[in-house]
Amino acid sequence: MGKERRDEQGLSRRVFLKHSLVTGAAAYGGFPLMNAFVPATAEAASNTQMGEWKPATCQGCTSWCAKQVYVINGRAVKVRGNPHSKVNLGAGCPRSHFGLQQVYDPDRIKTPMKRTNPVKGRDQDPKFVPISWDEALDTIADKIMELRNNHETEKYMLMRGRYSYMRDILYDSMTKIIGSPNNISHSALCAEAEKFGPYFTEGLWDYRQYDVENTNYILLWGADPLSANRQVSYYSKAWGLALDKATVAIAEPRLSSTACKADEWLPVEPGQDGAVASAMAHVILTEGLWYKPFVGDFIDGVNQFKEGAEVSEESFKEVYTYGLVKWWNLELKDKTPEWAAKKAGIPAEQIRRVAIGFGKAAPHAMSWVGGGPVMQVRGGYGCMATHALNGLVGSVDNIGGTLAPNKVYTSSFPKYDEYLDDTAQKGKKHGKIDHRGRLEFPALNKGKSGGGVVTNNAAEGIINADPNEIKVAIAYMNNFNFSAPQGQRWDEALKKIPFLTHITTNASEFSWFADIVLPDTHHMFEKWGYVKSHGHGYRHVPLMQPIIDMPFEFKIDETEIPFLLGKKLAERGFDNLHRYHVEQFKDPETGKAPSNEGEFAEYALKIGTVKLWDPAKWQGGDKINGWEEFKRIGVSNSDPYPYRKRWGKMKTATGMFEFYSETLKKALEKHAEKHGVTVDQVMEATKYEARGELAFVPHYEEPYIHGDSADFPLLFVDHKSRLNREGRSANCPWYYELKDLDPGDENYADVAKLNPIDAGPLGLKDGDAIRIVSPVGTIECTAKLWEGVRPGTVAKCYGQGHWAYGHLASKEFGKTPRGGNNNFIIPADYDRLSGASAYYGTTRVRIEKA
Ligand SMILES: Nc1nc2c(c(=O)[nH]1)N[C@H]1C(S)=C(S)[C@@H](COP(=O)(O)OP(=O)(O)OC[C@H]3O[C@@H](n4cnc5c(=O)[nH]c(N)nc54)[C@H](O)[C@@H]3O)O[C@H]1N2
Ligand SMILES: Nc1nc2c(c(=O)[nH]1)N[C@H]1C(S)=C(S)[C@@H](COP(=O)(O)OP(=O)(O)OC[C@H]3O[C@@H](n4cnc5c(=O)[nH]c(N)nc54)[C@H](O)[C@@H]3O)O[C@H]1N2
Ligand code: SF4
Ligand SMILES: [Mo]
Repeated sequence: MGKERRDEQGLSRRVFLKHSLVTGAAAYGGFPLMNAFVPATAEAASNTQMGEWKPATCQGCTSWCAKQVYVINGRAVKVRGNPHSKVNLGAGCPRSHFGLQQVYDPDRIKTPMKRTNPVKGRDQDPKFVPISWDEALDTIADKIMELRNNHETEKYMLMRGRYSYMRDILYDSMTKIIGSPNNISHSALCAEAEKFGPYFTEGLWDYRQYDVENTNYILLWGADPLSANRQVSYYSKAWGLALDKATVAIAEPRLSSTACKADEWLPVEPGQDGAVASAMAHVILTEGLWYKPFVGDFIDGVNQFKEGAEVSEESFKEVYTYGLVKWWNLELKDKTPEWAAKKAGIPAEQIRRVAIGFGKAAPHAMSWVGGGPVMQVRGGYGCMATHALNGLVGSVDNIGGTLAPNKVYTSSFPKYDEYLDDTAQKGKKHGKIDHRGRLEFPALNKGKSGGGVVTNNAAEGIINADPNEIKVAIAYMNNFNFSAPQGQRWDEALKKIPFLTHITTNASEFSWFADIVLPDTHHMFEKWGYVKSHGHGYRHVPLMQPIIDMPFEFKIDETEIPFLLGKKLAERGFDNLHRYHVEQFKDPETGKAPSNEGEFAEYALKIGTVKLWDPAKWQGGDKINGWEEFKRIGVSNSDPYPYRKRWGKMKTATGMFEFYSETLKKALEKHAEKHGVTVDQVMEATKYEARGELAFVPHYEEPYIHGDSADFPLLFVDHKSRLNREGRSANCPWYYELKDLDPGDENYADVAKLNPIDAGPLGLKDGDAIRIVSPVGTIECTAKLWEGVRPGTVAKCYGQGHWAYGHLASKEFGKTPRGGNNNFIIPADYDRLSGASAYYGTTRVRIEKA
């Protein structure tokens, strides 16, 4: 972005970190504060008219809120919600402010660096030395040219973590034009299983929005919208209203922030949500509480749903749903609350009471499924079982129910097919490194065998060079050896990649294995981009813009870096990427081709959003008069939600809400056919129990849990911190100062929360140093006795345990972690039907005194 770089000393990585600390930073609670970076409060500033509120986008979590940042003399000093957003309505969350401590993190990487220690390993100091952008990009381009000249472009790989919708420039088109099939996203580490239930019932492979202001019953499953999940800002603002009107029930093994304020807490045993959901469906049907205008009724009007009794399909006429009676006969008829109570360890009366309350609130009753019951080895059906309750009460697409994203008119980037030469065409046809689509990894994104990613299995692909070795890789905004279950495996994988580039703000665990580290812009203050997210009945498109000045030459991951690499490749005789950029990304206002990376980034963003700001191309949503006005407002909103427009027109095989999923049947049969096996064999290969027709309906599956109960008596419950900006908060002083915002947690500590019933016999007391041991690893942390965890389980926030990233994140940078990383004890396993990594209901552990 055309700024002067001034950090050119030849410093090794460790020395570099030391030198990059702010001079004069004060120490507090053992941690240096960055007050040197915060010159004044915004209030004081605005009184004296010193600064200006500028629009921004927060990606501290996947809420993707529209923000405003108060900027004084090029420096950001305060963050607040952008009042122009109809999704987050000017609201914020505690961690939104951490953006300031991230962007001015003294440990940020300020210059490109290269590794000088050729040996890679966690115990090997990379001995990074600063280099120029030119040298860094020349080196990367040379490595890519080697693959091109040897016609082995499939050995190139692109890994992405968090992203904006500019991603396709780096992630998709650049990878394909070079000639590789291996663009691997983080999505399966994130929430893919959560889309499985909605897709195979209502044809929606996406997150839902929840109409909380118009609902009478909110039933949550392992979602904690006051802390995590999506639209935390909006739900935090609207929750008071919702609580006034609606009953809130939450199935959660621990007392989460949302559970603390709920009417009913169902502390389910991890992995047993499916049992409770099936029992609730059973009660809703036997009590005659289903929503007849949506689901239909018995032809003679007499309810034949009686415990244990088969029902004839002809006796029931459905309206907007499909397969209710099949579901009853195959799964529900015997699934009483008493049966579920034994599985889930909660009272049958509570299950019955919640089911009846939920059913009576139909259709303004929502079943809200988060990661807890779905990011599990058998989570695909857990997701269907919990989500199907929305079909029973007719709340799908309805007032006070669960809604799809609204339509917004963003544009995809120009086509690049004509820039793929023969080498690229051949290269991209190779099998993918994550093994998606193989028998044991159906990864049925939108029903397509191999349509999704199996992110964490790419580590296996790389380690075993299966289907081929990876020689050159670029990764951005990801930290897989920290963020993926059994992340240690990624250390081995990364060691095997001879040339790895990491584009990052901080020297994270992943960067430790890199050959080149490129200093990235912070997404909130320094990048051109846009995202889309939905809530409150709207979808908004907030813009990301460079709004502050920094004295370092950061480059934008998704646009500027691919543009610069395209130029370097062109200088080496391969100009397809550069031609794609200059020929196809012309300024939509002036028709001018981009002449540098900054222009390219802005033109690309204008192309992606042109229908939102160019009145001549407008198709719906806010009316914005030109690019300058869009940049000033910073966000565009969709039209309001069109309720009930999808009833009878869902993107399922039947067009209906499917309780018997013809859509899933088709998908599984196609996958089975591709491998010459039966659907039962697919179930077996994917670790599911269902056989026969049961595979096509929402149903209970016994959880698949690693570790036997004799050696590992406790079930491990992982959860997100209210302060986690995904894996990126741990170098922020406020993270430690405010940690007790997480119920049960302690400031300046990383605690494992144990019920006193379990802690007593182990002789544990508050503050004891402990080890948590699982079948795959051991971490160290601090014991906390707390009644908010279900006896028999131990709950711990994800987020600490960094051994790199910065001087606060780790106890000793490059050596000793601060706290314990949950991922080192969670085994790498999957809901193979979606490709998602399993985190919950996945492992047993034991606790030892350290
Ligand atoms: N145990 C456990 N593990 C989890 C989760 C959990 O709840 N529990 N959550 C999972 C989920 S939902 C997700 S989505 C994944 C996320 O996992 P990843 O996609 O791997 O992302 P992060 O861990 O957030 O790491 C992002 C990295 O990008 C760099 N970085 C930081 N800030 C910026 C920035 O502003 N710009 C750029 N370009 N780079 C930056 C840093 O190197 C940082 O380590 O983690 C998953 N891992
Ligand atoms: N504060 C914060 N918010 C975030 C993020 C963040 O890093 N920090 N990340 C964002 C991202 S990337 C994503 S993908 C979303 C994910 O948002 P969610 O899907 O809502 O979050 P998860 O962390 O996957 O959900 C885990 C929850 O399930 C509970 N749980 C664990 N085991 C079980 C079980 O067996 N049954 C039930 N019922 N519950 C169980 C845990 O205690 C925890 O509350 O969150 C986003 N919001
Ligand atoms: S951290 Fe999440 S909820 Fe908070 S402001 Fe940022 S995007 Fe919104
Ligand atoms: Mo995520």
